[in-house]
Amino acid sequence: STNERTFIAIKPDGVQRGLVGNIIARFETRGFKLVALKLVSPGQKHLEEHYADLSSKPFFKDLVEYMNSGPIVAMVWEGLDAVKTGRAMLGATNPLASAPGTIRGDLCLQMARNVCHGSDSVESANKEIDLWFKKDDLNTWESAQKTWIYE
Ligand code: DAT
Ligand code: MG
Repeated sequence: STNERTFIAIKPDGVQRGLVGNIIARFETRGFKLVALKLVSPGQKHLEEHYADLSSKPFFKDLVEYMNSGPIVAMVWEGLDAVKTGRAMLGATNPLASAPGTIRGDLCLQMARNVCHGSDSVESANKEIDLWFKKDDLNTWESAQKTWIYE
């Protein structure tokens, strides 16, 4: 549906490398609507909760340390099939396997420095949006471009 929402984050390496504008521009120009955006350093506990499903993985500790190494741009984008399309725009988890044209395929090389996060299902999108944003942070507005992006 055209009002599906996904949680997209620019990880600390993306912020440090000055890729914030590049990554936001892709979602903006694709036609997605920005619902929420903030630069945050949410701390270890929050990041452990964000990646709770991976807590048994051997790379979990390094992953949380990486995510906790600097500010993160947290965003909610809305639009047609936003979760699946967002994942396609990110590219494969391992940047070496990400197609050129995707964020990871264009902007990074290693799994542990893969610059961005995107929700993998509508269910996890809802959970992640809830974890990262307060209800009041989610903006309800009608884009002036709406009728030029959707029939
Ligand atoms: P994604 O970020 O594509 O949703 P994921 O949820 O499986 O991938 O994993 C979260 C992050 O953890 C991923 O962006 C990079 C890191 N990661 C995943 N698998 C890894 C592995 N086998 N070794 C090291 N880091 C890994
Ligand atoms: Mg994931």
